[in-house]
Amino acid sequence: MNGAELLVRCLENEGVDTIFGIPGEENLVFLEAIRTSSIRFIVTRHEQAAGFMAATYGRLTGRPGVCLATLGPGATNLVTAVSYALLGGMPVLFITGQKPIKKSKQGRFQILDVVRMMGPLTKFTKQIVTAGSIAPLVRDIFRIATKEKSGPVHLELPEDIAAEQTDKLPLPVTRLFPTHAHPESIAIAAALINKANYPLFLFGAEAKRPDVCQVARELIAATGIFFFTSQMGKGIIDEHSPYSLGTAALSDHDYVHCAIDQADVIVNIGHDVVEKPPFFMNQREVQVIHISHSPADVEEIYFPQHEVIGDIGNSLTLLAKLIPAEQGRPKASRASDPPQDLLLRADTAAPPRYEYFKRIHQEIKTNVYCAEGHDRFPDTPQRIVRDIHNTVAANSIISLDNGMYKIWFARNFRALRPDSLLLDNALAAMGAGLPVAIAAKLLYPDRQVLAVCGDGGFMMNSQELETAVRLQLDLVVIILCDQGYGMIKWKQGGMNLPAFGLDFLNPDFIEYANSYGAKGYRISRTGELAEILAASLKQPGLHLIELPVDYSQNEEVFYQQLRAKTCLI
Ligand SMILES: Cc1ncc(C[n+]2csc(CCOP(=O)(O)OP(=O)(O)O)c2C)c(N)n1
Ligand SMILES: [Mg+2]
Repeated sequence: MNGAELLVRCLENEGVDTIFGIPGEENLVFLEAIRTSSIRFIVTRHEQAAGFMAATYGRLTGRPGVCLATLGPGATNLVTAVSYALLGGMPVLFITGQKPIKKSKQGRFQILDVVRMMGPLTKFTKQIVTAGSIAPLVRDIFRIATKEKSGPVHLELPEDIAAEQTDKLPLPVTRLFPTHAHPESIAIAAALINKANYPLFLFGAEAKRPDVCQVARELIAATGIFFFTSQMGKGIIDEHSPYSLGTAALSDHDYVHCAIDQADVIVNIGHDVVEKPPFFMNQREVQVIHISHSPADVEEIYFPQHEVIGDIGNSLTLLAKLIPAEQGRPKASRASDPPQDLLLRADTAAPPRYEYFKRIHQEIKTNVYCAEGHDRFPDTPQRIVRDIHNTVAANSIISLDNGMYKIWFARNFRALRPDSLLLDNALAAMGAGLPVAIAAKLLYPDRQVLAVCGDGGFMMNSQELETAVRLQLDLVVIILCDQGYGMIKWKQGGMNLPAFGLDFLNPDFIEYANSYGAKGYRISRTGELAEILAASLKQPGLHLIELPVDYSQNEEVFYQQLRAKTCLI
């Protein structure tokens, strides 16, 4: 067997079933080895898109996704996707080709130091210098990629090493058991929570593991302690929970921040400072308990006073045993929740923390989840979120690209499941919306999958419409059109700067969709989105919906309404 065949055998041995990518001539021996294996190869129209797909595969399965590109330009096209996986904590193996290393007939044509380029962007990067080293190397990097915090790894396979003969075989896969937190650190955390008057739980991206979600649900239900999530932690517990304070889509001034400002202990489970902060620690004294698989990265705005480091699921299970049931709830509510007016009366027997957090929960329900915006055209972001929320199936997956609407979705969409909304609030790169949706649909063919993109972000990887059509995927893509980089326009306005440099024109998206063999729709009145979306979800194939958006709500709600509100206790 040659080096490429051994690498493919090792990947099969690790359970790899799909590789995304674009080969170059330096990958042809490896490509041939894939062709004769059990692994499916999905060729894309840009390496960046292949990288986003592989990262999503890793993110959704917990097993490393695999992405292939050639040397030089293929490898440089991967940079954004590798960074996306690094900050987002998604396990992925990137494999790039290289000219022969033992002798070269082409001088330095297309040669870059890709291994060094990948250095700051990956958890591990290496050139394979002999076919004999492949088996232990693959075993090693799969462990590195999946070990928390999971992330990207990179191997460079030069042409001559791919062709080199070897008699080595894959090494057996072993199970790694997680490391558990020190019991004393858990006891201290429990004592801090039990002493607190206003404890709150925060769930972040790293808590999105099936075992953690299960314990988290039980913990909240048993204790009645209120919780909120970061954008990437959204959906860990169904946001319809009576103890949900929603998502901190903004860093301050939103309804949830009234609760955060009142909290005396915030228990952060799996939120990492790579994400835009859900709150700032420097504003006042608050005790923060950091529960994660690795120690906190200390920042000016984040310096937890206590840390519980170890497997998050195990830490929560043990913690739950040390917090009395009903801890957050007034005793009167034990059988069933008391009527709301009782909670608002000053003489209620309920402890103030429950009363106050319950009131904020209600405010969020009224002002955030049920906010309809206006019945006018173009649709407001609130209306768009509501119409999509009410139209899709409970187990649907919505992939968001990066733009202004991401904040509206993070804030106003009530997620039922951890994978209801796939968004990136770490690298926050534009262009991921469509490739992520494609990967999600490949993994879950029976679930409805939508991509929601801005007219800027969509055009950064719109060529993948061809990949989706070729793969015969049933997908809906909604493009929110404001003819500009809306999010930056909003920030420009917020800084009182004159409008400049952020407007563009769009192609005719209907014709664009048709040219790919997809179906295009243009929304031209309020209420039409829900109708077209419902019909599109019922039909096979790729549907592209062009939807004008009214972003005047950005200024009105985020700057005017939210800043004018007061947090009364
Ligand atoms: C690759 C990349 N380039 C630039 C940015 C900075 N950026 C963030 S949002 C945004 C505007 C997005 O425009 P669009 O996709 O049209 O969405 P909109 O905000 O208009 O709804 C820009 C330029 C980014 N996050 N990623
Ligand atoms: Mg736009």
